Amino acid sequence: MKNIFLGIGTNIGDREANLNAAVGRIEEKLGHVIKSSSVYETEPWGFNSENKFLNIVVEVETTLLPSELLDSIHSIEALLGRLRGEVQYSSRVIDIDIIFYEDQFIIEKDLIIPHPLMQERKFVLVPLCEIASELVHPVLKKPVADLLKSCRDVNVVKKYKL
Ligand code: PH2
Ligand code: MG
Ligand code: MG
Repeated sequence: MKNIFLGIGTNIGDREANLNAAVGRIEEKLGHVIKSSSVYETEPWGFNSENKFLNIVVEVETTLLPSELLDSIHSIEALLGRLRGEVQYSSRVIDIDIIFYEDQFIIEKDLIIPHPLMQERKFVLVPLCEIASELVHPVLKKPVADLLKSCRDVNVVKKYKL
């Protein structure tokens, strides 16, 4: 069993339903969700949109290898109606990103783990710190709580009342 952390985001349609559907499919296809953060409402990072995101971070136990994990994540995103466009950042029904895969450092053609921008994004760090503040980033060698303290992202991230 491998412990992994995933970031999930949505800013189109019924965002609560999209998150719930993603967690359901993750249980089905990736493995047991052992922890889930609260839901946060977050301003779009890296692009402008009227539509705020809902973001969560989950910890999952999986037997899948990183490349298998990525394939399964893409199939879940497609199932939930994700359309992949050419622009780098745009609104989306669902996005599932691998933040950590155990303490592994992986660089492949379409896959970099830990997620290379996680330390610059409060929409990842805030929910991650809620469930695993002492977890040490395997490359930056710092606890994620320290990464949050030194993060200069000014986009608002606040708890979403369900
Ligand atoms: N995902 C992005 C780009 N910007 N901003 C927020 N608030 N939440 C996201 O999940 C998000 C984003 C690229 O995947
Ligand atoms: Mg993403
Ligand atoms: Mg993604």
